[in-house]
Amino acid sequence: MDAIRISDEVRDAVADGRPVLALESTIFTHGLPRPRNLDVALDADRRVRAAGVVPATIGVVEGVPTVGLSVDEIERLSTSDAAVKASIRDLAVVAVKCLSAGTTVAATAHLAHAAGIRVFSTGGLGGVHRDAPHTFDESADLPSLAALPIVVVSAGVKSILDIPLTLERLETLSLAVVGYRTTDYPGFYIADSGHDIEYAADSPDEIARMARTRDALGIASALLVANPVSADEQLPPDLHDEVLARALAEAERAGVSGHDTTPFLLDFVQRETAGRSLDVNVAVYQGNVDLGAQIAAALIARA
Ligand code: PSU
Ligand code: MN
Repeated sequence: MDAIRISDEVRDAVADGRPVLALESTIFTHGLPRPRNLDVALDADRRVRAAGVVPATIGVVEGVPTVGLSVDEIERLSTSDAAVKASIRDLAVVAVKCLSAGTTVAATAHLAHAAGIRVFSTGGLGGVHRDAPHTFDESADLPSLAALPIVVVSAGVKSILDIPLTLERLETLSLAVVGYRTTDYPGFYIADSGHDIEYAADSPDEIARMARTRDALGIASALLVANPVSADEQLPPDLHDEVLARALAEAERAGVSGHDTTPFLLDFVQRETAGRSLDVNVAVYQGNVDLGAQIAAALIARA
């Protein structure tokens, strides 16, 4: 039985050795407000094509895990009130229950790898939550990516998470992280989270060579590329720190916990920055999509 549907366009491109870039769907089912979510998803599809790369947006359509969503399917998912958020553990369950779902970074990477795709762009990774020592709340993105030999481009993790603990877990899980032209680990909304990483990569070609060398070494974990938003597009760091502190205090006061925490904090930041954080979120994602397309092309060019 074919558990995964791969569009003809993506299947042919992979078979022909042409560049393909995977894109996730949680960003438009759960991450961004309507109607901007649909604009951003369709814009990503166009940006990848303009770079000469085949986009493979990944999600679950009425129970069918799909690699290479059509424009019509992206539209349906981005306007569906019924779409759930599926990480790897949910995929078989939502398939049997015929649900539609946005796929997390973990689930998207799993499906992309199964389809033979080697590069994936997203906005921010899941990570270790600030209260993880008490709640054990750590995204399945981290252990899942440790077992998937692909390249994932993100702008780091949002500062609502615990960034130092997340970086420790990346090390424990043998997940390599290289900054794109920087050793400052980005904080999603801000170009520099204040935490450093060891290595920078200078070009898409160098990242492609790292991925090929990883494969040749028989190492099966993802290569994480941390791509900061440009300094002139970031949320002003003072505003960021001030609003984040109030968001965390308000979450504590309101007794918000568990899986409600992230949406609560992101919504607070968005309201209190009068939507500026949303513009930054979109700019971050576009930058990651553009870099991912260049890496996908570089991986093919000298394969
Ligand atoms: N980070 C964000 N916004 C998001 C996500 C991550 O800033 O919407 C999504 C991604 O799809 C990521 C998922 O894979 O949330 C992680 O969710 P969890 O922490 O429940 O594993
Ligand atoms: Mn979680």
